[in-house]
Amino acid sequence: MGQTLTEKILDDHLVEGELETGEEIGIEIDQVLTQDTTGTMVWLQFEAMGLEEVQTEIAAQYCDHQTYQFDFKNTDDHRFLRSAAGTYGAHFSRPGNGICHNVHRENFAAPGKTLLGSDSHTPTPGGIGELAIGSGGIDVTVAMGGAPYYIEMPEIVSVRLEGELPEWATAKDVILELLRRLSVKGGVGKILEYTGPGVETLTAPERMTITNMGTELGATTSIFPTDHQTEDYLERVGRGDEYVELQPDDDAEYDDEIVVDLSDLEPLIAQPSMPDKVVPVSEVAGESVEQVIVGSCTNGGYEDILPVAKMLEGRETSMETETIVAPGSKQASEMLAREGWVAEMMAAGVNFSEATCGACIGIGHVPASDSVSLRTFNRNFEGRSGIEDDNVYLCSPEVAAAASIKGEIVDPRDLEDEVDDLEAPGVELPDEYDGSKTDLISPDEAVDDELIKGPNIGDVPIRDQLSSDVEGEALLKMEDNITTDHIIPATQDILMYRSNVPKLSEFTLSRVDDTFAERALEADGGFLVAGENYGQGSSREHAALCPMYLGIEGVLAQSFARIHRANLFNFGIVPLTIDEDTYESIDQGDEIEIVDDVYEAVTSGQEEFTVRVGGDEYTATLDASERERDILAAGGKLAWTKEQAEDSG
Ligand code: MIC
Ligand code: SF4
Repeated sequence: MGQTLTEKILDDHLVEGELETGEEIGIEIDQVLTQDTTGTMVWLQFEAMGLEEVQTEIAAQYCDHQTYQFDFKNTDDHRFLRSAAGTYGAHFSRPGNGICHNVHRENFAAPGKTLLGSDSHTPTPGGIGELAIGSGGIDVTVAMGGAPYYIEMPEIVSVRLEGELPEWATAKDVILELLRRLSVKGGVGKILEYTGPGVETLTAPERMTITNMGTELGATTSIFPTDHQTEDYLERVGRGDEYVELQPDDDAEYDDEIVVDLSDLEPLIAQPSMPDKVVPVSEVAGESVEQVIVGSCTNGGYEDILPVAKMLEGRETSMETETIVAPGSKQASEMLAREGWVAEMMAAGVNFSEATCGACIGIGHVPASDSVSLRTFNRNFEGRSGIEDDNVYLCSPEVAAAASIKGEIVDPRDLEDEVDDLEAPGVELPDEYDGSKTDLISPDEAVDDELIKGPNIGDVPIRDQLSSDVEGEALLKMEDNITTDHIIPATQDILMYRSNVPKLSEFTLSRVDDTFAERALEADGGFLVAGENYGQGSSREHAALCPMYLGIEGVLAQSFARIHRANLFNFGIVPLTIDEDTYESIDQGDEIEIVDDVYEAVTSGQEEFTVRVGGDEYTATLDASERERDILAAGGKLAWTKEQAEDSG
């Protein structure tokens, strides 16, 4: 039987296991990336494991999420990261140089390679045939130390593209359409492999918008085959020699198939406050818009901003709408500036910002209270913009520019009738991506050879071995689709404590219940209870690390998001799956006891656990590989790795 493209790349990198759905496989990692807000833990754990040198072909440390450096804490973090990159052998991208995914695709991403990154949108270069997966920081640490990365072999789904995008429909609408159909949990346990005749009609950057936002479907990753578009892109970034042709076999078999006819697509928009609340733009037209932001790792490329610049050239943005353009990389800013587009946008009324994640996680450009903000980003979870009662819509750059002109949501096809000479800008790539590289410091040019830790850099907490008796209160009961932004928000006042776990923990789940952290510390043990898709969204391991620090021992949920589930194992918290009836039967404040000897049950491979709540007993499931069980039993991945190092002498 023929192989899918995913299977080919996995096969090439396979060091353990077999490519059978549901089986655990170990794969070799060629490249890793990390960013500033997950990176401090990555390197602190690298140090704590006694590792000495990066072992992957490429390791890159980006400073992109918090680049405004409001006080010394972020600057301390960035200095520490530069020193870690220099000490251990990673490339270092300075603050302001751009978002990790954008800078990575410009400089390092390559077809046929594997990439592991401590950021959930790591799958971005799947658009050029790299098998790229997001994970918690400690998984990146271990991979960077040269060990394989282990995952459960996902199902491989073919997303067959047919036809060609009509005018004003964009790559963003392709992924919004998939979100509309499949929902934010529709991709869990799956790799989406794009196939079909529509593929070749999309440029590499368009493909990367789609693979980037496959994360919002919960997919393990998304990948495109490579072809002349991939080669063309690599040539334009000056790395044409890294092109390899990668296609699935003609007789490859997929676990499922979804067909999207590109010709049927129209401008779409995700309404507040979930990326899958997608409707045609025309359905919400007329809603006034106070803020428009173009940028992020989804739509922050040169070729995403150029259409906006073309639409705004010689026109004015609405007086009632503040329009911000924040490119994804300094290279994109530099190129747009050299070609005069930055000046055109500024003349039209655009507030041109530095290349950073910033507003995407509520750092800067927080919307006014109870107002509509239209963004070209990938996530609009409630409160993520920095204000609780936000109304964030997600759309393409074209729809964003149309709203900026009109001051309200408008289908650009309708705006065409109102605005003289307005035309669909189409997709245009620069002849050459040729920005300066001064902000990227290679390991050879490193300026530090020892770690520099300021007062904001704390120690990595480590948990004791799993105990036999696990019992305590249901400290918090939550609904479906709880995001990591609920567990540990990323807004400025909180984000600066990412390297200071005791302080950061004070904010744990504060968005759901502001008494939680205090109650958890007091209770010294206890459970979290949640509905479906618990922990969706970001890769931030702090969403497991902080609950661990507060003493949480178990999470009972109807289902878990992939990265968060792995993070729970990595920090010694038992993730148990419960059915809907059990979920309904547990109330916040109930005393919960796992009747089994938990240590014994976890290590012996037991799958069903008896959970006593009040006088009633329920069944909860631990579906875990032997490795995951060992990690859990040891108290988490750091403790486990140390144990292993000691055992091997
Ligand atoms: C996000 O988009 O939520 C982030 C901020 O990029 C996170 C990483 C983090 O929390 O640092 C992600 O997506 O993994
Ligand atoms: Fe940055 Fe937003 Fe992309 Fe996360 S989703 S990497 S915060 S731009």
